[in-house]
Amino acid sequence: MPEHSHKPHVTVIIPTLNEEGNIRKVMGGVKGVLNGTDYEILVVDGYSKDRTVPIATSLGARVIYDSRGKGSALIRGFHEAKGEILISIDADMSNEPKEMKLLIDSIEIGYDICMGSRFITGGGTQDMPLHRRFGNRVFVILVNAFFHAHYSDLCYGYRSFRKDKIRELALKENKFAIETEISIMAAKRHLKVIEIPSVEKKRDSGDAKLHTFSDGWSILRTILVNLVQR
Ligand SMILES: Nc1nc2c(ncn2[C@@H]2O[C@H](COP(=O)(O)OP(=O)(O)OP(=O)(O)O)[C@@H](O)[C@H]2O)c(=O)[nH]1
Ligand SMILES: [Mg+2]
Repeated sequence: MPEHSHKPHVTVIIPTLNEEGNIRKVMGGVKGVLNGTDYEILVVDGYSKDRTVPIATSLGARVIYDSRGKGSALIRGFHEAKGEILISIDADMSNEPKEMKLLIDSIEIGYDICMGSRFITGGGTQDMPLHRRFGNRVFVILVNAFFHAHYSDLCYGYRSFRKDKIRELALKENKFAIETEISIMAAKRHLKVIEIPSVEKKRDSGDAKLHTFSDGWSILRTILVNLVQR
């Protein structure tokens, strides 16, 4: 990863909470794919109690902290990033680093946001029990109907952004409703959005931080609040 006193072209934002078993592999994958690209890795850590931060630092990541949840970590990342193209990728090995190439290309050819989708041809998931799949589908239908959008997926965090556009969205969701909020705000502001197929794997090691039912409720709340504010 090149040293940066100047501005890199791409910032890879990785939210982390206790991911010591995964972060080395995720960063290795990112570096392998972006070798030759001008980029930085920005880890936004939720005060992990394990060795996530020392490992990330030793591998050359810039580390900042945020205590309020995954959404808040991403929002901080969007504001701290030095690159012009931003990528959000999970720290648990569930996203395939190779897909970053297309995420970057999509912004370079003029899209504002590129969203990985597990539910278009070529996409898939090995990590979605039936109840989550059902919830995600219902939320997709609601968001498309209420906000005149055409999404095929919603609660999935592997995405890329044109920095000035994502910063304009005035995002507020601190937790796992952040992806839903981004999708809704992008539709409201008529941003140029494209979906690309993405295959989600099971997390490699460690525990999930998302709680299907409480986080599901907060996603529904996000949809309804934005509907009222339309
Ligand atoms: N900074 C920060 N990152 C978080 C927080 N909660 C989760 N993350 C990170 O956000 C990403 C997604 O969280 P996961 O727990 O994998 O959620 P999930 O993918 O829905 O759950 P699994 O399917 O079990 O992997 C991971 O990189 C986490 O380390 C948090 O409170 N703060
Ligand atoms: Mg995960």
